[in-house]
Amino acid sequence: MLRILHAADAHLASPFALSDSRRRAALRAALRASFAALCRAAAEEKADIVLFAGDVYEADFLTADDADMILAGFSSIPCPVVVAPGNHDPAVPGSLWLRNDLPENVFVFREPTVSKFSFDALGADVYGYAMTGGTMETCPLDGFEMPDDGRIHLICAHADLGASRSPYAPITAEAVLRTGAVYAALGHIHNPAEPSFAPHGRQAAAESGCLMGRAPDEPGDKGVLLAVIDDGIVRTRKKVLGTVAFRVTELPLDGLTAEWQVEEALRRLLAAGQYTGSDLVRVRLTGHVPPELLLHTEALAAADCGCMALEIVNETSSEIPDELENDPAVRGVLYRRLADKLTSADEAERRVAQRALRYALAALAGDRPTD
Ligand SMILES: [Mn+2]
Repeated sequence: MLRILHAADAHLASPFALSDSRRRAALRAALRASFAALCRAAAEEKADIVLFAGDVYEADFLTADDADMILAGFSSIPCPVVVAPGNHDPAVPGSLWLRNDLPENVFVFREPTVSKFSFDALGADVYGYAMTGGTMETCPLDGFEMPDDGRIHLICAHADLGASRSPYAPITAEAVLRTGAVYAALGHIHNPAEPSFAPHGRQAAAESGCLMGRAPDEPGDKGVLLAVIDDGIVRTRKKVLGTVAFRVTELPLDGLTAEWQVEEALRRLLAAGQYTGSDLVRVRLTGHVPPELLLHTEALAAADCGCMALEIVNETSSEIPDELENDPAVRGVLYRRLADKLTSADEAERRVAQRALRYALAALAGDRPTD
């Protein structure tokens, strides 16, 4: 039996530039805590080997302190750690990966061609390559075949799984499985689909996803994969290690006509979500609403949600009342000025125009047209 802890895309040293300074500090601390949890998980899960498939850190922002933390974390792991540098932490001169003081249990691919590390105590060989720049047009594993040598063949690599064209080492799951590897630990895709298994579960190729979500476009529970190879069969399971999580939920407002109703619906949604202090929640307001329904998203976001942060995004659209078309007053002029865009084939343009009209109508009605 071989137990593999498969991680990727920690993106340590991320600047979280879009957040305010307090949130930024909290998210940086959460990411470091997630990495510490990963290092502990190797022992907790009795892993025989850790395969880290790239983007361990973001080279543009890595400080000496971050580098020390990464090396101390890896050296605390009681088994070998194999690293395949990715597009954010490429093996280039001056990078952490080319230093000559790496811990003894850390094995880093340094070449952009396929090579291997052998672990005789495990009967296993790990094949992989390094990204040596921000892009890699073809994947070195495409067409590679494992030798017939009786070893357990593993892959650790940063690659864009499932892509036919991509600047990040594109390769299909079929091509990965054709190499003959029993398990391919891949990195790069932050929100992956399920692992791809060959028939009878004798081979699998998987992206682990990112260690911790860093923005609403990386929603849900994040962490690592645990792959167990037993009697020639591969099984994987996810282990959640992200110490904070982005949650994105939708609140359809169809049928609601007043902002207090929206507040009530929001309160019910948040209560049902059972969020905790480690959740960063984004609520998307959707559906058709009357044009005079004003949504003060910042005020709505002050709702008590029990979460770390709450953000409200207004994605509603409005039916425009027919009578505006012939209204001789300013309201009608406004409508006619926006008419082309209100009926545009481009949904984004339509939505902006609807919102512009809604603000303008609200302003004319003497209301505060913020959103
Ligand atoms: Mn990447």
